[in-house]
Parts: sequence; structure tokens; C-alpha cells
Amino acid sequence: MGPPRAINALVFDAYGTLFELHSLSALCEQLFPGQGAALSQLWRAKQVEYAWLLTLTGRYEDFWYVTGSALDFACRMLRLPCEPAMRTRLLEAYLHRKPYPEVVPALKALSRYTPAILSNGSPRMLQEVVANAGLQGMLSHVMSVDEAKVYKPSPYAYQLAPQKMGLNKSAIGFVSGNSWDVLGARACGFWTCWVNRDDSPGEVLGLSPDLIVRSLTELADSVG
Ligand code: LAC
Repeated sequence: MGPPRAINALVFDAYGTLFELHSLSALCEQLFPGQGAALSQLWRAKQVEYAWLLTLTGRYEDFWYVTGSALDFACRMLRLPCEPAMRTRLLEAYLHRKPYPEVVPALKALSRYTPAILSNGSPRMLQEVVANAGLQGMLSHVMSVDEAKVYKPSPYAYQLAPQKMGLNKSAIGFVSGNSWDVLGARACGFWTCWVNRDDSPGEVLGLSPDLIVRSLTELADSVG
């Protein structure tokens, strides 16, 4: 099913949607042979959990801090000796996430929509990852939840998109590769598309994405 006709902007999540995270496991593996997959998975899970934990407890630290703290936890949990230079290298890798290969052609094919990012990433993280991927010219807004000092999936985080873009919520479609993020945007009242790259089961919590695709190419084919 295509999006409602009122939609003229698509707001994308960053990590796991436009920028891939899987190759972090290769760097983790290089630094900690045999533990790469475990470290990268635990690191990401804890990063997401810490963001939620901060918001639920009424606290805020930016996503760079959250990402570093999650890495520290994951290394302790797996008993990996993460030297300061290794920690820096792993964290800096976040600034150099590659876009998925279909991102540029899909954004071009979706040119009738105003494209933007709304991410839990800190402003600096987002600026750098977007610049390093050469995507600056392709996005009208790069929005960080840092302005709201709450993390997605809080509705106050998603509200930033209509506020900053000067659009009605009904004019915005929200696209994410993270099922929890899609659920959050849907609960907040946006039309949503889940990019289910790994053929994961959908969340079982009473709200379904409006559209499910396997890649951004498929999104462009459906609504471009
Ligand atoms: C983002 C992460 C959490 O908001 O996927 O970009």
C-alpha cells in the first residue's frame, strides 16, 4: 500500500536505516578475535537500551556518551580488555558508517519527497556520518533528538520532525530499519515504513507498520 497522498516528506532514521552497522563486527573481530559478532551485537543492544533508560529515568546524556558507555559495558560483560586506543578506534568507526549501497539511488528515486534524518545520534555524530558518506546535499534536514533531550521512541523526540520541518505530521512518512523505532513513530501518529532488511519477525505489540519493505530500493519502487 502506498502512503497517503498528503505525504510529501520522508524522514529516515540513521543507524541501521541509511547507515549500516554490520561491518562494525569486522572491526570488533579484528581487535578481539573470536568475539566480533558478540561484541558488536551487545554493544548495539546496550546502546539502544541505555538511551531508553536515560529517557525513562528523566535523564539525558548525548548519544556519543551513550555509545561509549554501551561499549564499556559490552567489553566488561565479555571480559575484553579494551585499551583506550581501541576504544577510540571503535567509537570513531561510528562516524564513518557507510550508507547501504542502495541509499543514493533510492533517495534520487524518491525525489518527490523532501528527505530528512531524525536520529538519536548526537549532532556531531550525524554531521560527520552524513559528511563522510557524501550525503549532505541530499538531505533537507538532519535532525538530532539532542534538541529535545529525549530519545526515540519518546513521542517528544518524533515531534521534532514536524516542528523543525514546518510540516504537519500527516505530511511526513517515517522510515526506519529498527522495528522499535517504527513502532514509536506509528504510536506518535506518523505513516511508517519498516525496512526489514533481515526478514525479522515484526513486533507483537498491537501496532503494525503501514508498509514493510526489504530495502530502500523496494520503498522507492512502492512509493517513488
Ligand atoms: C538512530 C538509531 C538509534 O536513531 O538507529 O539513528
